[in-house]
Amino acid sequence: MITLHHLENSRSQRIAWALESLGLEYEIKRYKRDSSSAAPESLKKVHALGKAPVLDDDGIVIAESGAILEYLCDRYDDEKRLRPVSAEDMLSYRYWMHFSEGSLMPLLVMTLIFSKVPKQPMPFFVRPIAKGLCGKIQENFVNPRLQPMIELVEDTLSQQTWLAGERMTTADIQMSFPVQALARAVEVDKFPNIQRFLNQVEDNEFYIKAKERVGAFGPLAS
Ligand SMILES: N[C@@H](CCC(=O)N[C@@H](CS)C(=O)NCC(=O)O)C(=O)O
Repeated sequence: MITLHHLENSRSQRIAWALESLGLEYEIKRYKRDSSSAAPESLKKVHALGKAPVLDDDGIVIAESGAILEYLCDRYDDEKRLRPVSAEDMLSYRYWMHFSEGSLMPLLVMTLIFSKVPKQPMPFFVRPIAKGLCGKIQENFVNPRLQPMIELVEDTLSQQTWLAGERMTTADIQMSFPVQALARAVEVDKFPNIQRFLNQVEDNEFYIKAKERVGAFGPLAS
């Protein structure tokens, strides 16, 4: 039996989408975030870091979304429904699979943190300092690194339907979450191909099924 350990509004929605796309049976074990948005301690009983997603396939326990998606493809996708066929697309596929968590997500997590810090309880005279500091780091460190990444995604999608070619793959599933998070941080209507990608994701029949099954979907709001 496959069990998806799912934390509300988290990256684990991607795994539900992949499981639906592969037509696999699975159960969902749900976890709620605490008041600081952290996962509950009970998730540490499933995997040492206590982060979502975690997949349990008949006792094989896997963490890290990218590793889980690769495992699912290796074990259950002989027909290459979610993987590219050509060697060229395979190279892009690998790139986007790693770019998602390795390059894009860290900057988006920083953006989320810098937007939240000034809203935390603190002495009134500290708040403008916290706001100014967070704003400066966002402006001088995060944005100059984030902007070229957004442009790269936009440019790639201006040349092809999906990130690794003309067919949807797990690279698109893996990238869907940061791109949705991006849409909350920047005005994506300035990026028509990113907007189109988001629409394709939302219209995908297996994404819709996963959303119906999982419930609360989408990155954590700031
Ligand atoms: N790179 C990991 C990130 C895992 C991760 O940070 N998950 C978040 C949910 S989106 C989490 O569990 N946060 C709760 C916490 O850190 O306590 C992956 O892709 O699986």
